[in-house]
Amino acid sequence: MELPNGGVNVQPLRNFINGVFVPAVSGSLMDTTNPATGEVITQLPLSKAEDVALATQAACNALPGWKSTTLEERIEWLEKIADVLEEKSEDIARLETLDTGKPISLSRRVDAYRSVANFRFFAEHATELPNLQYEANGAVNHVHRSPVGCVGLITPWNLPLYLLSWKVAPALLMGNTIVAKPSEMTPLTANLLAETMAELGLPHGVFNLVHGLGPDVGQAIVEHPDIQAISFTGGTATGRIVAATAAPMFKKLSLELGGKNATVLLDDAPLDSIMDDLVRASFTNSGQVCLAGSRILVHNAIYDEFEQRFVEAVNALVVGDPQDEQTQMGAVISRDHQSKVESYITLGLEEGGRVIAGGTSAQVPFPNLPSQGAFIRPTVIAGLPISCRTATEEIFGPVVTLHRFNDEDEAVAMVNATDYGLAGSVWTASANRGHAFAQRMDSGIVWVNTWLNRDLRTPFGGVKQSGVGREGGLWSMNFFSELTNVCVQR
Ligand code: TXE
Repeated sequence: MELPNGGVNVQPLRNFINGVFVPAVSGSLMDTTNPATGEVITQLPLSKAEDVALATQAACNALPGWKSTTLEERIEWLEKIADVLEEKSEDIARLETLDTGKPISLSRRVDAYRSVANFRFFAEHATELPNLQYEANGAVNHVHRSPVGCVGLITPWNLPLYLLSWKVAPALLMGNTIVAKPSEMTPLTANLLAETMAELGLPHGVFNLVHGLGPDVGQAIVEHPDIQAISFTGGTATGRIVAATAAPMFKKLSLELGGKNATVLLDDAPLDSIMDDLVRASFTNSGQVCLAGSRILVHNAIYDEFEQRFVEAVNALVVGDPQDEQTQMGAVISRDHQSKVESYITLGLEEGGRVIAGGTSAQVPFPNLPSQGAFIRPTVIAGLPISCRTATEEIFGPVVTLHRFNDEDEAVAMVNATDYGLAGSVWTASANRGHAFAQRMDSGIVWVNTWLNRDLRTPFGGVKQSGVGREGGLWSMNFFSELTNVCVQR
């Protein structure tokens, strides 16, 4: 029998608690669907607070043993996990494409690759942690590092294992035990990670995975008194709820939230060599990347030339079946999200914009794609004021707005005219000019003449409503550890 879902047969999922796979206490299940076809892929546990309590108990019980391992032993664990994930790279890619609707080429190149790289990176850089000692006043101060304890990791649907592994690796490395919750829309690769932990014999309870809805399972993790830190990646609205719950409990909190990032072309931007990068920055993963450039600001001197070239490049994107190797843009995560994104295209028209590429699927049917698939063509809207809702609210889909500016001061004001401050990029013939401009942008991350060039040692995160704190390299290792200063009088 030809399996549905691109030939991947996925058994019903279970939670991973105390080293074993178990159903939710209630036995309840929910479907997860393939957004490209509307087919049900499998079922996952519809867990509740009682399941989170069992997972947290397991994590607490495992903590003394795990925190007593040495850094070297935990580095070895990360390397073993990376090795197994690397062997499973193709499974990761196929499951990610099934769950998210993203092209298989993207799942391989970004999701599978980076999930392995995250474990390898933290294993390789663990020893860069400085041993801190300070001498003064006849005393020596020794800064000792210890795990936070049991930590809660909550992740979104756009880069499922990429973002889960980004948190799991440093959390394990620093000696913490984990209660993790993936998005209910993309549980498959989190399950593969749990299977990997089981295969490797990671001590029971060190890594626990609880599936279910955010307000049930996510909320229960955030409010559980035995979970001492929360690392959350997701939307700003949800981040606000997480913060409101965690703050009064004085939990350590890392919030990686939404963005409305600007791509800025100065008057000397080299259009002959950057169009592919600009399309990539706008439409990778159907724009469902918090780092995507969703507002493109272009100096008047080159605007007309840019608009013509950009529309041509966008219309050349191959939108299609995510399982097809040639596809460059697949489906968005769900029909609901498709409706949300399309409502912004409609809003853009209402706010005075011109759709110069793409548009809602109603206007641009796909004759050869499943009718129930959540497909939207890459869409470009020109002529909108920078302050309108379409240009200031996060759409998180394949929609970008184009805007003109006359000078750098005006561009800086436009860049910073949103409630977000996560990322951005600047394109110019002069790197120094781009670097100077970048420092005027209220963002956590700015690329100059590139996009998504990632050095994992660097701090990652945003300002304003894009989040609190930084992850990456030492910032992750510091988040997932507590410091005690012991001052010894000579
Ligand atoms: O987020 P949601 P989504 C952002 C991106 C976009 C969003 C999309 O900008 O806005 O994430 O991901 C759980 N208590 N980023 O829609 O809904 C939920 O079940 C606790 C930014 O998934 O916020 C899921 O597991 N948890 C990021 C997770 O929270 C709750 C990069 C995220 O869900 C909850 C990627 C609750 N009350 C996406 N409600 C960056 N800045 O790096 C839901 N959840």
